[in-house]
Amino acid sequence: MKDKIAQSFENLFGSSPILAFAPGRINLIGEHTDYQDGLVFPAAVAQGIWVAIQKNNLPTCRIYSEDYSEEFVFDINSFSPKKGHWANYTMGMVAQFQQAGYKLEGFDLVFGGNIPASGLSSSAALSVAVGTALSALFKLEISQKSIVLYAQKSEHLFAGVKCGIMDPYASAFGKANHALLLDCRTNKHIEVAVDFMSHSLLLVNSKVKHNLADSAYNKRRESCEESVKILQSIYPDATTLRDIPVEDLAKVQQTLPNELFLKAKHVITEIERVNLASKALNESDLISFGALLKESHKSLSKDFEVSCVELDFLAEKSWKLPGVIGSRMMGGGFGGCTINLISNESLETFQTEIHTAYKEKFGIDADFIPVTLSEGARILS
Ligand code: GAF
Repeated sequence: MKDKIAQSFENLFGSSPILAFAPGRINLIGEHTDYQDGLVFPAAVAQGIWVAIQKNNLPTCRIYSEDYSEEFVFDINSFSPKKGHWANYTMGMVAQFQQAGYKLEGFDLVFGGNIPASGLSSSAALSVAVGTALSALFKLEISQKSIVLYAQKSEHLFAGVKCGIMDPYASAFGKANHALLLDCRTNKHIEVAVDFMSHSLLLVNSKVKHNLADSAYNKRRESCEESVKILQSIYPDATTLRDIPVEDLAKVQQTLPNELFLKAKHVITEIERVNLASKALNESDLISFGALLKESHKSLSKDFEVSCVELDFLAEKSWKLPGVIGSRMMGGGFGGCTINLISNESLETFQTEIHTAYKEKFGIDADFIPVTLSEGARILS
């Protein structure tokens, strides 16, 4: 893919470009907790987005998407988001750099990737790859952390999704064979060495993406914020659901209307599950780790209501299959992938069983995506 992007750049724009790469991410556990200052447990994967970039001595930026086979041009000093357009992720990053006071000049950029499914955060990978490329092109002294924060802000302002920090963070800071135990309050992480012994992570791509996923995501975030406002009557110092102790759930239930309580309950218990899951992994206790994945799914589905019939079917079917340690929906929800931890000797049967059952129920050929925990964003020589 790297050579293809470099070649495509040379064909379109000529001069030899700088090349950057940023990976997609998985999340072991800790869903919809990042925007409530919670804990998450993601990792970068080997698949990602490549960006080729070079200055063009023009007042415009010419950007080309390899996947869409399409060019888009914008004036470096005057541009705005275009609803639903792939160019928003580049323009959004340029806007963030400018906002921070960096003077940028016109550039040419080509990007493309090999992220095989939705739910692996290709948008964060693209933003981080563009940020990494811009920083190298203009020789800016800019930290990885800043690139992560710009990517998050860019997604808010140019894509309209009020996401948390997890996805760009994992893309920027990923480490081979490690997951990142990230505290979204301090924006600091611990690298946790992951050894699944004779087991592997396998994603199942449901191949569905339900409409309104972005607006439902923003709504979930709003309901958490609404809960916090109400809970401030008994926890005056609380700023997010992270501040509510899991032992106090009964008190929380008495204070919140049921709809809000169920959403808050998910976030509060999910943060605790991340704690427990990281401990279980440290102790090589895969059985407890798997049980927490199942609890996470149930909570996301029943209480937080971000699953869908297809993801529920895949998770529920997986729980019953031999050799499956854990299975749950992954990411924002309403489609995308499940993440599964499976004993190596059961991998083949698992795929056959899931493929057949899913095809029979929904008429869709599910895809299976093996993932390995990999390095984060970088400039390629
Ligand atoms: C999406 C968001 F971008 C993340 O910030 C996170 O909230 C995730 O959904 C759910 O855990 O990927």
